[in-house]
Amino acid sequence: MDVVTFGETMVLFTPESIGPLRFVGKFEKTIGGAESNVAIALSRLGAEVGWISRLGDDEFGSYIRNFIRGEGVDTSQVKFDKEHPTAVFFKERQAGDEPKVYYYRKGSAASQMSSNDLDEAYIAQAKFLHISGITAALSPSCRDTVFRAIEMGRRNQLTIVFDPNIRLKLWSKEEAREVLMDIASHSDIVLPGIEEGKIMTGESSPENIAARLLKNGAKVVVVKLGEKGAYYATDEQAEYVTGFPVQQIVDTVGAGDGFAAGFLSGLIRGWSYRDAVELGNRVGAYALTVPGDVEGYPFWSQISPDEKKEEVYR
Ligand code: KDG
Repeated sequence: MDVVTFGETMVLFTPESIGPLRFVGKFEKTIGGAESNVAIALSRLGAEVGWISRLGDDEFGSYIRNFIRGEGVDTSQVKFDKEHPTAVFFKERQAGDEPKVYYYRKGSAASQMSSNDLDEAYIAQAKFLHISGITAALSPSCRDTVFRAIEMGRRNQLTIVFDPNIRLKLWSKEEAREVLMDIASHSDIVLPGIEEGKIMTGESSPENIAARLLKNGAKVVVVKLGEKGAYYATDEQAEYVTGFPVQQIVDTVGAGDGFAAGFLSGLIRGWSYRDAVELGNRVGAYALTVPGDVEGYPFWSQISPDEKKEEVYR
């Protein structure tokens, strides 16, 4: 297996019309969850990925598991919880602006995750462990699970990849900063967006954010800069990599996860950091073209049409 990740996935309801939800009559039902977004995007790019989670033992839980499994992601570690439901969230579309997000996830099945949900032998098969800060914000047991997973990853020589994914509807900036810097200090690769980097380090430029996170323990830092692309830094090299142009941005949610998947896919293929960042920018850009989280993620055949079919459809 190339990558293992874990976290909460919810049913996402996207309104057909723009405006306050109280006036919306019709919604489209899809799924959304930062970690499963990464898993799905990676699978489409040809990687072997496993996603660990808890879902409610309900219709939405089955829907999410079946969808993710249908994308070729290994869901053998997913548990169904009879006591706690699958979470849902709604987007509210606003004219000319980012959508608002409303979560209904308190007390969800995934928020009950604990280190009992982690099978070390399963994690040990992977090369990369992908962690997102969202999981740490869900509950004390989820936070503990993040740290236990990192310990297991480290014991088994996995590369720990951390996307802070700050969601201020889940916790305060102060709490987020402390916990995320702690997780970052145990991670090899840290992938903050520029605003997240500012919150975590108190610095404002990509160079200073990366320098602080390298000093904090990371080996590679990539600061995502939206349409401007990304800045990556290690102790030896640092560079800006320009963004992939997008004609019309429909919705930015899911772009950071697309970036993580593209970047990881590049690393799995043994590419340089620069080329991996470029692929991250490209996969992130695809996500901008659709209203949902995952529909836009490209298949490897769209990225590299010349490669043999067998490599694309394993
Ligand atoms: O990165 C996209 C996620 O934010 C979205 O899918 C929902 O996982 C989600 C969350 O917790 O916000």
